[in-house]
Amino acid sequence: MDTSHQEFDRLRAVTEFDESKAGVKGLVDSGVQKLPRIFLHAPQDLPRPADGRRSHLRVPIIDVGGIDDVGGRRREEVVAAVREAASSWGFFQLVNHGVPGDVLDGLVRGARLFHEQDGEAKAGLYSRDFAKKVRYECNFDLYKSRAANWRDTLNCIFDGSIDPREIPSVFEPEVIVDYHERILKVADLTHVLLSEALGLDPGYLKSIDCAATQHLVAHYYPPCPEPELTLGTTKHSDPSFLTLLVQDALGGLQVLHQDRWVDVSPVPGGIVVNIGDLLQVVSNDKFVSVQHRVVASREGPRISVAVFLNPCHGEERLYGPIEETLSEENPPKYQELRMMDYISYYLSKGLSENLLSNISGCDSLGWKKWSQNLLKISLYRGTYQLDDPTS
Ligand SMILES: O=C(O)CCC(=O)C(=O)O
Repeated sequence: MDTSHQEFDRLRAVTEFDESKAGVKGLVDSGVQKLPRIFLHAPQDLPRPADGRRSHLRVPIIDVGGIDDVGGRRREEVVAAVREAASSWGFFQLVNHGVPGDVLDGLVRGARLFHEQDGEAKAGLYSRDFAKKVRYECNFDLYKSRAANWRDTLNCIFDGSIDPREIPSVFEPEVIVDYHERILKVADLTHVLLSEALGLDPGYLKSIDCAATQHLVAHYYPPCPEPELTLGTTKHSDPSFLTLLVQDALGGLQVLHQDRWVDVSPVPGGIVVNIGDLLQVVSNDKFVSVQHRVVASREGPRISVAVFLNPCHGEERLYGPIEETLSEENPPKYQELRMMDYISYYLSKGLSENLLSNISGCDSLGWKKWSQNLLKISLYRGTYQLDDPTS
């Protein structure tokens, strides 16, 4: 009998790796040619060679240039395209959104410089304290997931109180601050289009404060010596309201559409928009939060910078299906939830689970028990813990 699995002390291996504070980049720099065991994914979770690139399906690309031109039908067409993309794909790419290409390039360059600086320089920012506004880590769910991902991440949380001086100087704080201001405008425009696509007033989604916090993550996917054995990012849906993502030209992001993995191919100057779980909840499933993943590659590094738009972290407000969109034929599919509870639940489970199905119907991951216990736990008030109150 093969007892190697039982004998492998995963917690110890993960802890040792975590304590190095060097991330996956550190492994690559040390010349690793075989993947450490903690990165090996189960065969059923790994991409198949036929996934992605060979599909004829294409994630919709939506040109938002000139949508306010007077007298034309552009706006109507754009709203219809957004409605179709958000309800069937949960993903689309925006072009002509107003953020200049050199700003996007500067952002990707800054992220690369951060991750490629000397390990010692980064180690001071390495942390799993979710209350910190600026920190870097390798796999936020390292101690929860079945297998680690080939990816390091710098996190910056914009909630009105971030001090730009906290942003690592190598990333050039002014680049991030400038991008942050610009991406807020793209977020506003996207909210308007999504509100109209739901048949609501243009200002509706903004008015319910779904994007009051912006969590920026700058991912770094180093070249991987055995990409067929691991993943850059495990399949998951985002717990956020909405995610806006910039990727470099390498590709690797895939979305699950009609049971097939489809590449989200990089488009020069494009911003990828994906619907998060909260938007699926408030739209009562009109818009879908779909599973996506990033494949590992021998080529690299790959850089992506995502901004997760969320309600304010301390927000007590309850979010449920928007009343104006409900009817006898379209009764609410979800109970109301507090976003900070849902995010805590997500952090406790890690990337690999389909959480939304737990709050809507079957409760195999214990959302009910979790949400009852959550009154004791508050993510951004310093009392958050990674222990799962349902276990
Ligand atoms: O790196 C990417 O392209 C996607 C990252 C992602 O899915 C995430 O951060 O949730």
